[in-house]
Amino acid sequence: MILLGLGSNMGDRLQTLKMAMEEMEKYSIQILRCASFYETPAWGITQQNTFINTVCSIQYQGKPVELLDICQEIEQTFGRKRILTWGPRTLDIDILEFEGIHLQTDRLQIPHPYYLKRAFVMIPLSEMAPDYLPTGQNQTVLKLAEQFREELGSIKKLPA
Ligand code: PH2
Ligand code: MG
Ligand code: MG
Repeated sequence: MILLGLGSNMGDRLQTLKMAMEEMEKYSIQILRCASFYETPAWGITQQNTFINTVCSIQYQGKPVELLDICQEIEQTFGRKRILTWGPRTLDIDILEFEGIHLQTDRLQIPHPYYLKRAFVMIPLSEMAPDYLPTGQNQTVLKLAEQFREELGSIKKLPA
């Protein structure tokens, strides 16, 4: 399974995410499944607009770095400026998992080093793939997401 996490907290957040998904298809990325969209409080730098987040599983035949190049190109297309780590962004596309591989380079770490600790990823993921075993884990996403029970109150699933 290849998993992407998507987020936006600037501009028309929902529209940006939907257009980014359409854009992916132009780069021979096939979207297999997506979670609902969720409105989530900003994590890290908390004094910024709320995010809209989702996760998708995709099919992609190339290498992980090639997928990263595509994700960054799509971020650029939607006006992403890299100013602040964890700061406001029109579009963020993160590779969370890539077919069970482990990769540690300056540009790319797979699995994404923090995703299991982020409610804004794990809550959408527990909707889309509750039975998935994250790489190197012996518990399902559903089980791992139990730790975010308290965050559930502040995370709002948007109507489909
Ligand atoms: N992304 C960040 C920092 N903080 N907070 C939420 N709720 N959602 C995000 O996608 C997010 C964040 C850095 O990529
Ligand atoms: Mg990113
Ligand atoms: Mg991110």
